Amino acid sequence: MKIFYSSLQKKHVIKKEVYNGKAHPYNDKVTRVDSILKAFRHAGNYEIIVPEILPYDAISNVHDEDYLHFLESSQNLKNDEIICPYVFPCDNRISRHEPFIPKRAGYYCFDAGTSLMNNTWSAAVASASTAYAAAIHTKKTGEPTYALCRPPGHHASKNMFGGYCYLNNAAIIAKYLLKSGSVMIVDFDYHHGNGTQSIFYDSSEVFYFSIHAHPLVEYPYFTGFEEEKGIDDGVNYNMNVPLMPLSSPSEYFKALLNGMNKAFQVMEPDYLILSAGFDIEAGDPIGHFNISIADFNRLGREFRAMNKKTIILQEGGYLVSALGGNVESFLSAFH
Ligand code: SP5
Ligand code: ZN
Repeated sequence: MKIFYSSLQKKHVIKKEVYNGKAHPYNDKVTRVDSILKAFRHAGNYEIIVPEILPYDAISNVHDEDYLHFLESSQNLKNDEIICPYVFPCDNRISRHEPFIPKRAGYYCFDAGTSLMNNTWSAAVASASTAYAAAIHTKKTGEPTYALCRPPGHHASKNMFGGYCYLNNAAIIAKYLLKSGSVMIVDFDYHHGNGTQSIFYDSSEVFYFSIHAHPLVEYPYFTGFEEEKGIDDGVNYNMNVPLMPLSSPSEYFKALLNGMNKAFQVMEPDYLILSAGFDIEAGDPIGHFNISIADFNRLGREFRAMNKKTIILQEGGYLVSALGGNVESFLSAFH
């Protein structure tokens, strides 16, 4: 199987995140990448391809120009300098002054747990490039592909970063693939993909399906409820399946397959983009769905059986010791 990865993605290094007023170790660790690559090396039958940098248009089709300029300006930070947003313009989202780094960074962000450093932009572009190269390959050959995206993407909206995400990799390739067919994004990260949902909320072009921990009790708290079904042209093209933390794998599979059956009644897509969050894994430090390594293989087989042109994008997954094995178990169902 062809997998797409660029080492630039490892240059984004954030040490801490704010949670409950305290600094905790950042969950999106660089060693996540090593864990996955090691599992591929061990299995042997994976070919790693370094992507070309994607066309800027592919990014600006999804994200606002001012947001992109802001993210790009983070390259001017000094080594070891980070920007952690902490003031957010909630009621009236306007900035009377240029939202320059650092004090007004909250203009372009929705949580205090995600920071910027000088390599964030190049890593995020490299991450989107891996997704884009995978999409090109699947489009050309019909083969399933995997993009080792880091930083992840599904929390990023057209003009805000958060949840360790800066550029929405799934949305970027969805827009590209739309030129040659219909697209469904299936997001099985433990957290609701608020960014992806918002980008396609008023559109019937891309169906967004997400199964995730219930936002009543888990991040991102404000979106991911069942009643969010889309607006305008997008009505019925958004489907959320929230489950309470500690739901069992059998409840998980039942809810997933039942939900996807309903989704396929609305759209039978040519392309399936998987926002593959492995933070549903047993023992994940921030996810609580207890999906085992064997369950991941079953999950892969279920998606494989849907028989669509499939691009798999890495999203979350934070138990570094298990992540690689879980990713490989999932992918092995595709070849
Ligand atoms: C892509 C992705 O999975 N982003 C997830 C962002 C979640 N950020 C909030 C994490 C809250 C961590 N809570 C720690 C509890 C420690 N007991
Ligand atoms: Zn997640």
